[in-house]
Amino acid sequence: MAEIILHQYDTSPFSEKVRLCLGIKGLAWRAVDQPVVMPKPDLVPLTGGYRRIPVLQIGADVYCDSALIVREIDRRFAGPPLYPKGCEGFTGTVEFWADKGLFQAAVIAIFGALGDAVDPAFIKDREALSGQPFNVAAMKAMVPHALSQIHAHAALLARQLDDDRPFLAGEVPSLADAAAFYNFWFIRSFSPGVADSFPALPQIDAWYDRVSAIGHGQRSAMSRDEALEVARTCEPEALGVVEGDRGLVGIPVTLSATDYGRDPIAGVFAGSTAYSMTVLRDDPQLGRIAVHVPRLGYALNAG
Ligand SMILES: N[C@@H](CCC(=O)N[C@@H](CS)C(=O)NCC(=O)O)C(=O)O
Repeated sequence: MAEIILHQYDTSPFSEKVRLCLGIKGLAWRAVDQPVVMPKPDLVPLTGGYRRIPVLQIGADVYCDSALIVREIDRRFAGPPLYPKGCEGFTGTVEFWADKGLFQAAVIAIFGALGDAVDPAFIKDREALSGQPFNVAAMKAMVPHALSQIHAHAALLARQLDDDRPFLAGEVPSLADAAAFYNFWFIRSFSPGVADSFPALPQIDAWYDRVSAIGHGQRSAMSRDEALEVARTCEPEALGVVEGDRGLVGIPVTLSATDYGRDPIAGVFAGSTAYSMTVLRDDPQLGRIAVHVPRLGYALNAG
């Protein structure tokens, strides 16, 4: 089977979620480092416009968004499940909460605490990404509120650990742990001292150390050129389609995130699952590429 190629950068929190999931499954994978800000000339030809990180590439199949990436890794590869039996819905739901509510509070706490130290080029890039001002002064004023929110989120998790279970779903680590963890990792790494530990919630600190010890599986580097060459020499996998989408197959469409980084991905609708939508694109340099996005949080428009 083709290799797992993760387009990422080390400081990316959503990439940390995926790296931990690769660790839970004990997989070998290749890390392709991409820039933290635009332009991303070796990523966009693969995605057809999507610029966010992380992106998973397996041959000529390209998966956008960490939520779909971890689902696809779990579907394709053996090893401990990311959605353990009896907790299949719980893990995905915890992930959604972590990616939205907890992440938003973490962003404000981190960039508010960094204040004037935030690189102006980064601010400019993120304003273009979101279409909104990246107002560090406003975030600075909101740090106490964001920290109180983070503590309240941590208290929600702590309740789940109250029966001394090692991980959120029980005895074994799952996507729920990876998703909740990366936000606390993000805060600790970017603004040390702001919320390094939760003295009133010792079960959270012990859980953090356990999840951190899982590691990232067997990582090795791959160059951007090598990744593009893999896409050039592979063909996308065969696709299915859910009943309700049959009429869309073969129609030109665009797919785009509905929150931020909404750059449209144009292609021909080619398949779907309950969790994903796929277009096929013919790139002049790379040939045929299948680009997959999650259904949740992405819009489909007739091209
Ligand atoms: N819902 C997306 C969010 C991805 C996201 O916001 N990623 C950040 C980095 S962690 C990003 O792309 N920032 C802009 C950039 O790197 O260009 C996911 O889960 O993958």
